[in-house]
Amino acid sequence: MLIQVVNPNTTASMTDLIGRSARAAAGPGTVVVAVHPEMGPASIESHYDEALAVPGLLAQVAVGEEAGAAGHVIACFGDPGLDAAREVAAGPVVGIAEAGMRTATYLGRTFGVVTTLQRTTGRAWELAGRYGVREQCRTIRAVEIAVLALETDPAARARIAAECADVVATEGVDAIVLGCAGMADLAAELTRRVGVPVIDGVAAAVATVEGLVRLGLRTGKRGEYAAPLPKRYTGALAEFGVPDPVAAR
Ligand code: 5HY
Repeated sequence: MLIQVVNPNTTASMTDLIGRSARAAAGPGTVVVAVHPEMGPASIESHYDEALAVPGLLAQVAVGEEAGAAGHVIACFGDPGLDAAREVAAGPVVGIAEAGMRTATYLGRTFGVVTTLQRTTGRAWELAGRYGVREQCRTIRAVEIAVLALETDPAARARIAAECADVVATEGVDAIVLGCAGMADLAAELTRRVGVPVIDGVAAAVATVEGLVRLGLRTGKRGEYAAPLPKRYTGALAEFGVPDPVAAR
């Protein structure tokens, strides 16, 4: 099976990091393509960034559909454009926040999230509520390191490890979810250091999509996630117009 992993920001080095984690998680016979859009924000750290990342993400999902992707992963902790992507794609679409949080609930009664900027924690709490795991989520902490500084700041790793250790010590959680795709490469080392499972949402999402595809399960298309309705789009979004199959006959 082919799984497309979309990094909704436009930073190639981050897409490479995400791709390495996704390929390491994929099982035999699964081909992973890790991509990012040509248009959009270099990183996603606000509602503005998230909103403007969605057109590029959806364009990439459409490309993956053309290429025969059996499923897609949205590799950004805000799960941007998840519902719209589920309308566009035939197969399952899973966001790394949803996969990370749900996976944590299989591994214990409580979990904590360690993410980048404080200003993104409101969105993360909102998603915990939407996914029905708010009660199990004991805390969402930010290390105040910008997304792209995760790769360049030599102190980032130690700062994240210290925060994870503190969450375990003070909240007594059974697991930790990493709140950014840019932290994907830290999970194994952090699990060893803090003594509880530290979950990389990219790997969890790949495993989830793979499992759903193997079970022959796809997004329900009768209601909310049916294909987008035929509609004309104008201006910079003209390419997102949905042709009317009846009119085209
Ligand atoms: C992410 N931003 O996973 C989120 C993390 C965050 O560009 N990739 C991004 O801070 O919300």
